[in-house]
Amino acid sequence: MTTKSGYGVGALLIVTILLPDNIFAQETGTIRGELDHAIARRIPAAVYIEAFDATVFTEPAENPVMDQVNLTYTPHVLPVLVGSTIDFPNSDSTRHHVYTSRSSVCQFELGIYDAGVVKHVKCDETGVVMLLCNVHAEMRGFLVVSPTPYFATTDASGDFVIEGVPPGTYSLTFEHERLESKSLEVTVSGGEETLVTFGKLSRKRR
Ligand SMILES: [Cu+2]
Repeated sequence: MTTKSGYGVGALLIVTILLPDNIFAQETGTIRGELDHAIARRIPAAVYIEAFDATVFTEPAENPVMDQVNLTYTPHVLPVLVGSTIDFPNSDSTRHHVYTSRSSVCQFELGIYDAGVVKHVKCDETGVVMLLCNVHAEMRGFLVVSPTPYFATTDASGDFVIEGVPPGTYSLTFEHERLESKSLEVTVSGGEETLVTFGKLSRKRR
């Protein structure tokens, strides 16, 4: 009797130790793809995995940064996880006055501020925020607030790579200021790379 119950306890311990370990050690995969359009090679898009369950993701260890350099929002497009704190430094020697368009999913106005100052913004809604500047009418920048931390920005070839994606089937989509959004289903396997293309893309109607 004593031996039997002893084994029982041992087996239980192994189960409780291995189960969570297996979940966290799950091997992730990569999504690699392109936006095949001349406009996508001139202006970047933010590509991201849409919400797939009730998972609440934790904020990244380092705040995403939307800088202001040479009278330009840098980067032009910044994908961020919903609820993240975004840093808004001013790296110019001139003052800027950051505010958002009326169509933006989160609206804010950071007021006029000097070089060297860093302001912070949090957006709890997913979607696009268009950044404008009250001092420099030509300044345009975009935040794409993503429901998941699995996102990337396209490069000068229209290509993108999303790494560290847990295995599963997801809806992948993108936001681009001039191109109509499109979604596609993508299946990711651990340790593998999944190649995708959004196919034929069309311009947004103005
Ligand atoms: Cu400005």
